[in-house]
Amino acid sequence: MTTFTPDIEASLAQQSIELPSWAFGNSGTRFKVFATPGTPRDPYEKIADAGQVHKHTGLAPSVALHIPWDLVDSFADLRKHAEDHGVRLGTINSNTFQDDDYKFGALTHEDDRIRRKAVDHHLACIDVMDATGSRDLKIWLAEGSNYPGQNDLRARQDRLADSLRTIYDRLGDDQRLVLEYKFFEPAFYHTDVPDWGTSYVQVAALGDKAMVCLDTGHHAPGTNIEFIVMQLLRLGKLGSFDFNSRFYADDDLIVGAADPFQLFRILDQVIRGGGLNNPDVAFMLDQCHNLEAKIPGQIRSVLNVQEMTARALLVDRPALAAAQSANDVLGANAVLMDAFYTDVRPALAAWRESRGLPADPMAAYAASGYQQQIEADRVGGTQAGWGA
Ligand code: PSV
Ligand code: MN
Repeated sequence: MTTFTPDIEASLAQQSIELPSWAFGNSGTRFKVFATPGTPRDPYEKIADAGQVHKHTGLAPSVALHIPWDLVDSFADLRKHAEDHGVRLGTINSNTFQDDDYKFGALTHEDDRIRRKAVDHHLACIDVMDATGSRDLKIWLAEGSNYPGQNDLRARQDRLADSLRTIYDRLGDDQRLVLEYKFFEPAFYHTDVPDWGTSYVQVAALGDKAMVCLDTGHHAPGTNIEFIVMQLLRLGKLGSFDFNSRFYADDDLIVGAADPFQLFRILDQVIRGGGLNNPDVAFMLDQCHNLEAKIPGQIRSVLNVQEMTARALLVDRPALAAAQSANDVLGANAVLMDAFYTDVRPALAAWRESRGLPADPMAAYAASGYQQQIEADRVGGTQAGWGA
């Protein structure tokens, strides 16, 4: 069995992955959202479910909220509730994609009234961050256009810079803004923040507290995402990951499910660039569980990230550097592939047990009775969903 060095064990012990509150609600496609027994009916129940993921894995100590989906009367109370469930409230996600006013844009809108409304929403999100103790405001913008000529691309970019400046200036000393990019959807001709370069240009103009968020599902097929990871780390601007996986578009499937090798390559570059367990680089999931049970789906997800992290930590870096310097093409590739093909699951199970965690978190959750309990208890009311 592979064993871990004390350094690797220390790295594994530090790892944390933030969960999205919306992963616990019902979700689906534009064709159908299927209800699932036991689905939370409010943010409190979502947080309780997230606590289960952390309890069985030790990997997920915080939960991201989406505003207005997770609005509550008292965020101080929700914060206390999270602490009672062994987790804390994390990144606050703004939402300017579900209001009729934003049909033609939000932070880029031509109409000052609408643009001001979108900016004010972000300022309100920062008020929430003050109450929850959250560090990061994550901004993903659904804006763009569907037809060539529909909009003045340049003017929209200028208005975006202006809006972001107002939001940035409201951040506290310990707060940050992370700007997520996405190359299409819901707009199909252009989006206003389509790629890492545009996000970088916008956040670099703002200052040190603004960083790029990289959602692994937001690239064209075939994009070398680990190259982008390398570049953003090199520039000191990789603020966070939204991890998920995809076969076709922005599928939001379980991270590492569609392409474990890609996840390994990304984590290899994270480690190479000093981004692992670096407080500047937040690891988050951005997923939906349309068919599978949600809590086990989240447990599987954080375990996938942990597993590929462990494999990437096994890369023999001196041997890799020597082979690269010698232009030993096949030798260098073999060093990387040796680590990728190492089955770390038995070593991780033993390591978990040594830390008082279940060797098999999926089995431990299944045996805990929690799922049966929530299915029995959570009857009546309206189930939470993506977008509600
Ligand atoms: C947009 O596709 C996105 O990746 C953003 O992060 C949103 O906040 C999230 O999905 C909503 O599911
Ligand atoms: Mn995302």
